[in-house]
Amino acid sequence: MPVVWSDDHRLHDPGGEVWLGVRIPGTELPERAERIREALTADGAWFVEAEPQPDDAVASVHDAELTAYLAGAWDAWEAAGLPDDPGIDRVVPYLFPHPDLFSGIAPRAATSVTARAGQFAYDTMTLIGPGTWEGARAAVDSAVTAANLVLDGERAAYACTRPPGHHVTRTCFGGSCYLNNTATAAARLRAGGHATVAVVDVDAHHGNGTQAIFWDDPTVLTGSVHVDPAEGWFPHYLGFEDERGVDGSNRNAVMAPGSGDESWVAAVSELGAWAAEAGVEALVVALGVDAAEGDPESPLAVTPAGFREAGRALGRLGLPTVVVQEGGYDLDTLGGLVLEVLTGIEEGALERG
Ligand code: SP5
Ligand code: ZN
Repeated sequence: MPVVWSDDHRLHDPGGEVWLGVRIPGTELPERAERIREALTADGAWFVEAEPQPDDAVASVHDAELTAYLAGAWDAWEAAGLPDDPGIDRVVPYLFPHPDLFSGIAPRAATSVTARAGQFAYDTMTLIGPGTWEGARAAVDSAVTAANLVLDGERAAYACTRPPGHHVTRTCFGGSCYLNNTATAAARLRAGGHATVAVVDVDAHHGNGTQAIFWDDPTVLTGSVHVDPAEGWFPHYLGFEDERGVDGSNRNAVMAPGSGDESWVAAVSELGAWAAEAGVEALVVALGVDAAEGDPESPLAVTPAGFREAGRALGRLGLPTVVVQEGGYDLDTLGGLVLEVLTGIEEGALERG
């Protein structure tokens, strides 16, 4: 299947994360996409350059206020002199407009750039630097280019991209994500003529942003399989199985820490079957490979064979399929794992004929 690529992902370097008030190295590194590209190149993959997409692609799933903030956040931070005093070279929030502050009063937009950072970010780990906006915008271009390839007749296409996106809602961002690439692909498939589409999110963490964006939209089914948030895993407050969406168009499958191929592949297959039974016309796979045994960000233990088998189950659905990269942080294995899933999807589609 075609692999959509943009060098512009390199413009975004989060520069670590602020964790419990301490700046630590992060795992969402530019090297991630390069390693995936290397593994797919070695396999002879067909690469397609991401095409610039209109701003409508972003506006289809995000409020203009969030988008405008992200586009200008670094310039405002730099103009305020904050990289020199107090000496922080990334945008990081310090104050969050908690809903319980407001007694029903409509919150104002903060005028101070330091306060404004907390109006849109819901964690301190998702830092904004000089090229963050350009990198995040290029990831949307990749996801929508992949959707367009499928609308033009490819059976499947893969957006090899970062930063990831599935933790971003219409109005707020976090979890190393800035714009919801997966959601833009789903919206493009809908706009391109598919009456109903499904997102199946196999990243080790709950796709809370995608769930929220399509919560009240019966034409975009959303399903996510992830480590149980009740066991203390990000995003902690969301991802429980009783979250069903308006009209029942959302499903969550939670995995106990330590879960491996058997239960994880079964859960992915069940989400696919749920979408197919609902009669969806196209599929978006939010492909994180951080459920892997050995991934530093999750306690799941899926093997390469498990990723291949999950890919086959999704391919057997026989749907036009857009695959969008999400997480996956073990640099030495993530490229091979992505290749397993993509190969599995192709095998499943052939099996079905
Ligand atoms: C797209 C994606 O996979 N996002 C995952 C974000 C989850 N990050 C949670 C990080 C929790 C804090 N990490 C601190 C590590 C200290 N060793
Ligand atoms: Zn993840």
